Amino acid sequence: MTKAEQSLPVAILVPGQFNDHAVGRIDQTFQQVRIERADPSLVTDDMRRTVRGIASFGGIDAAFIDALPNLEIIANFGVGYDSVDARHAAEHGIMVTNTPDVLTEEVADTAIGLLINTIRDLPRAETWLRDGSWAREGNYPLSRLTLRERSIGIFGMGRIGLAIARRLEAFALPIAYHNRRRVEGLSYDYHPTLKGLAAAVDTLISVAPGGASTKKAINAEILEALGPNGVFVNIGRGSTVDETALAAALANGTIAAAGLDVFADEPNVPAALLAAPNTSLLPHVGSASEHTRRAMADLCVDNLVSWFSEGRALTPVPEAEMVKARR
Ligand code: NAP
Ligand code: 8YV
Repeated sequence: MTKAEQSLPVAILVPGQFNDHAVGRIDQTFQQVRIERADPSLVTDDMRRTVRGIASFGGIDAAFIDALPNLEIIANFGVGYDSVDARHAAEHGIMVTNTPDVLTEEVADTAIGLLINTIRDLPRAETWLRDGSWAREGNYPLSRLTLRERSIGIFGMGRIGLAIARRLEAFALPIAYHNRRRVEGLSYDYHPTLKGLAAAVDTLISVAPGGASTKKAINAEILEALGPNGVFVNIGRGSTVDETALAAALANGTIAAAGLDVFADEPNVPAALLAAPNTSLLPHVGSASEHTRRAMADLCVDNLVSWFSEGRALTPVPEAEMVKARR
């Protein structure tokens, strides 16, 4: 805690469940106001009058922003901020911050683990040992798939995409990518379309953000292009996938397997994906270590402290870069 943090007479609203370390720091530094969820109908007159900041896991829409006339900043806990209406906030002079970089390496580690689990079937092999099948029935069946001789395509070659690519270089696998723009100075093959990337590789890793521009971008056509030896891994956002098309592609052999950390309607996972023998599923744990969540919590709260003590945000989202402190 810095000296400036000791005395900030500012009300910060925290909707719903939140990270314990962030809650502790906000409590020490600000006047913390809790609300069950980010619902305008729950905003009291007192909140309307006093709240100047929000710290949140996400889910801050235009109506909730409009319900808080003295709001200056939304500090999002997470690098992905697709559930915050950042454009609406910026149009109303409200800063939005996220937590980039501090989670990059953790999420890239998780992506590699999920990729190997999906291809080599390791979670089911462990179950085979634990439930006594090894002793009773003999060796676990050989995995149908291998990482050997695969070619990797990354959808979303940003901070995390690059960290995944650097790790996969050590596996001696060729890497290509698709973004809207080519990354200057990067030697991996660039594909101007997602379909072109999917057709060129057999292993597609998505780490693209959510939002309108990526909604259901991974659809039947993309999975068809990936092909019958295809493996799809999603560590980005569930909204980028047409889950009905994915379940069908896994069932009819259009692709071979999928590893998913994120889903369109979390924590609800489609029954067809749960039942599929060729999926490896995780409950959105990309950044979920104590170490990394603490770093994210610190950056989330540091943004609030910096805003209210120095008038600047540390990690504004691109939409909010022109937003100035009201002082
Ligand atoms: P980043 O550095 O902003 O990278 C995002 C990349 O996606 C950029 O290279 C961007 O390039 C590309 N992109 C954005 N919109 C696109 C579109 N419509 N079509 C094609 N490419 C597009 O973000 P990051 O830090 O790597 O994080 C990426 C995402 O990972 C987050 O937004 C979040 O959703 C997800 N995430 C998940 C977890 C987890 O626990 N599973 C944890 C952290 C993050 P262009 O702008 O050139 O298109
Ligand atoms: C977190 C994430 O699980 O940073 C992100 O975009 O998806 C994850 O790191 C999430 O933000 C916590 O709510």
